[in-house]
Amino acid sequence: MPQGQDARIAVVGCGFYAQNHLHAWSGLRDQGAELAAVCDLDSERAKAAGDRFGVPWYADIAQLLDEHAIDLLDIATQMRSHQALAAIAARRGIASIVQKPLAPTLETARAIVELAQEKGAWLAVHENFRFGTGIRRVKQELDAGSIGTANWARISFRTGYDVYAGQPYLAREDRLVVLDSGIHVLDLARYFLGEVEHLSCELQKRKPEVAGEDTATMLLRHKSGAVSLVESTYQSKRSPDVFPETMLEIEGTDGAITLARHQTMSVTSRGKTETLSVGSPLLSWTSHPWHVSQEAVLHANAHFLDAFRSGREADTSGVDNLKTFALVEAAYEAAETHASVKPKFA
Ligand code: NAD
Ligand code: 89V
Repeated sequence: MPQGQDARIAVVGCGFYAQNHLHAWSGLRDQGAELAAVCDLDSERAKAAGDRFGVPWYADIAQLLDEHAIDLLDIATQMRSHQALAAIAARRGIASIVQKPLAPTLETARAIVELAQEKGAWLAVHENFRFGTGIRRVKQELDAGSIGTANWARISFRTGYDVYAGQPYLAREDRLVVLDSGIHVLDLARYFLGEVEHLSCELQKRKPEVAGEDTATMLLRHKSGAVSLVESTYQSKRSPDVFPETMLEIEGTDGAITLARHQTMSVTSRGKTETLSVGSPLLSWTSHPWHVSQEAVLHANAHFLDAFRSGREADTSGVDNLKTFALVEAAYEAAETHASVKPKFA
């Protein structure tokens, strides 16, 4: 990518969540993002996106890539289409960002990463929870040593929000909550406390109409010796509901940090406590309750754009995300065997 040149970006998949990708890329124009074209198998969706964002639209990704010199393909489709789309990009030497889950299984995710490596194609995974405004602020405090060495955490994504309304396919997935949102909070566990030695997991199906598990409770021992409780449910009956926020409790040798509803952060450092709001105002294209997630897309895309244009790997590169995906597979194995499992990364 020549220094200073804008990155010509195409988005493939113009469905529910991709709207946030499209708005985010449009908002990054001044940072070197040129949204060049969009594609969806559903030509009505493709046309709607093209008309809305003023770019050419296609129903066939090969035709789009034949007709436009694209530097970065943003794959915002569901997981079963990721391998084929990522392969099209890799074989053309085009960089790509692939939405989570990278694939339905670790084996397929690894194959996607290996092909990109073989073809020398830059690859990132759109895992955006660690780019959330509040999450970033907590990480700043940790990195500044505000609580000393973090050695315990609870990372909770507990909601009763009707996630099936916007994403009806979730109700049909046999492997649901760990693969859909557990993957996010497991990535945060790595982000805050480092790599994992072993984990245990209990799954529950609390909503009979849904095919897969909707509640996961995981206990992780990190290589540092830290312990984390990592959990996700779509069946919470609590009120108020905090969707799509992740609640945090992190304890360390010299203090503790919490992130509570409405992105309220409380830091106790060496006996002194400060509480502040670390959220941000709505943008022109964000709205409650999704705005926390929508902002994470903007910050994640800004990171991917900067890393790609600078010739660096993304923080959530394909290779890095395999470590998170290994935790997903370990969680399912642990739930099956009712035993603690070492993640099989290699
Ligand atoms: P969706 O079904 O609403 O949209 C996917 C679109 O991709 C559809 O319009 C479909 O026609 C299109 N498509 C599928 N295969 C294609 C192909 N080969 N070429 C062109 N278009 C193709 O799905 P969604 O709910 O928007 O989810 C998409 C992805 O985003 C999923 O992997 C989901 O897990 C992820 N997601 C992430 C977040 C987050 O980052 N926090 C939030 C929600 C969803
Ligand atoms: O953010 C996501 O990945 C969505 C969720 C329903 C968890 O918000 O699938």
